[in-house]
Amino acid sequence: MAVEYIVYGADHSYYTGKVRAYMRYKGLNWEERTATQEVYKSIILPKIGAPIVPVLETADGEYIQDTTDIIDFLEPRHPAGSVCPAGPVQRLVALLFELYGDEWLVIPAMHYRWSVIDQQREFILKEFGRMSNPNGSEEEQIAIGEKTSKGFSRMLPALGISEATIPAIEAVYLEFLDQLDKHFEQHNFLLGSRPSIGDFGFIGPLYAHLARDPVPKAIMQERAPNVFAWVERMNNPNPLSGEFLADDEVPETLLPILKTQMKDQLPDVLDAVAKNAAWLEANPGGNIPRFLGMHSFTTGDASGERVISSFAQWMYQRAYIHYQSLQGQDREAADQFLKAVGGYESLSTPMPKRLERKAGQLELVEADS
Ligand SMILES: N[C@@H](CCC(=O)N[C@@H](CS)C(=O)NCC(=O)O)C(=O)O
Repeated sequence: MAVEYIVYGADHSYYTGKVRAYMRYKGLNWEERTATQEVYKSIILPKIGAPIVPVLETADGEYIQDTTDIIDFLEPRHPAGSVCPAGPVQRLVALLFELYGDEWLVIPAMHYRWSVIDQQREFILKEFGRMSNPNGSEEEQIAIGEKTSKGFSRMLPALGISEATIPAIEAVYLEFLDQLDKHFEQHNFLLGSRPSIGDFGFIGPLYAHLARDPVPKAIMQERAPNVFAWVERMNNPNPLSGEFLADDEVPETLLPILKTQMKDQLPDVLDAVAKNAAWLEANPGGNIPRFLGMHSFTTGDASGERVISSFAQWMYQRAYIHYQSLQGQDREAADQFLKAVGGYESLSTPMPKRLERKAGQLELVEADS
C-alpha cells in the first residue's frame, strides 16, 4: 500500500478520535478509512475477532486493536515527539488522565449523546448510517443507523446513567469543563506545549461526542471556549512540536480534575481489580470476561449501579506499575503529589493479580510481588 498505516474507524467514534489526533501529531504517513459494514466483514472480524474500532493496519499486514496497544506499538517505531513525559510525576498524571478519558469520561459522553437523543436524533443516526453504508440514500442511512446504534444506546444503564444519576453526571461534567477551561486559558495542552498520552485520552470523548454532537457541542462552545479551542488544536496539530513543562511541573489547574478522578473513578477501578483477582482465584488460567456483574459507584453527590469493567484494571495498572517502580526522590515527589490530590491510598493498594490483553481478551500474567 502507498501509505505506511491505515486506521479503520469513524468520525463519531470515541476511540478513533484518540488515534486520529495521535497519528496527526506524530506526522505519520497514514490514512483513515471508514469502517463500513464491508470493512467489518472483510477486515475487522477476521483479523481482530470482534466488531470493534479503531483498528490499525500496517504496511506489513499487521492488525492492532485498542488505542493503547496502537500507541504502544507506534511510539518506539516513531520516537520523535514522544507523547509520554519522562518526568515521573508528569508521566503518572498523563497515564491517570488516559485512564480517566478512556474509561470514565465515557459516562458524560454517552449521556450527552443518548439521553438527549430526541434533540439530535437525525444527526446521530445519520452518522451511524453513513459509517455503515456511505453510498446509501439518506433514508437508508437513517434506517441502518437505527439498527447499528442500538447496541450503544442500550449501554446507558450499564454505564450507570439513570434518572437518579443524570443530574450529578451533568453537574460533574460542567464543573470539569470549567476547570479544564481555566487550564487551557494558560496552556496549550495538559502538561505544556506538547500533547501527552493524557491529552489523547481526553480527546476521545471531548471530540467525538462532546464537541461534535449538537447538544453537548453547544454547551462546550458557550461554556468552555478554551476547551473547544484545545479540541481544534488536537485535531490540527503542528506535528512533533512543543515540549512538556520543565522540572516535572504539573500545573495547579489540573489538581481539581485529578481530585475528582481519585474520588469518583478510583474506587470503581479498585473494586474491579479486586473482582478480577477473585475471578482468577476461582478460574485459574482463565480469560476474564469483559464484564463481571454490577457494583455501586459514585459520581458527584449521586450513587448508582454500573457494570464492573475488568478492562479498567488493564488501563489503571499502567499508572500503578509506573508509580510502584519509582524510587528515592522520584517516589517522594509522586507520594507528595498523590497525597495532595487524594490518590495516595488508592495507588498504594496492592494489586494481587496483573492482567495482560490477548486479542480482545484479558488474561493473568503475574502475581504482584
Ligand atoms: N479500549 C478500546 C475501546 C474501543 C471501543 O470500545 N470502540 C468502540 C467504538 S468507539 C466500539 O467499537 N465498540 C464496540 C464494542 O465495544 O463492542 C480502545 O481504546 O480502542
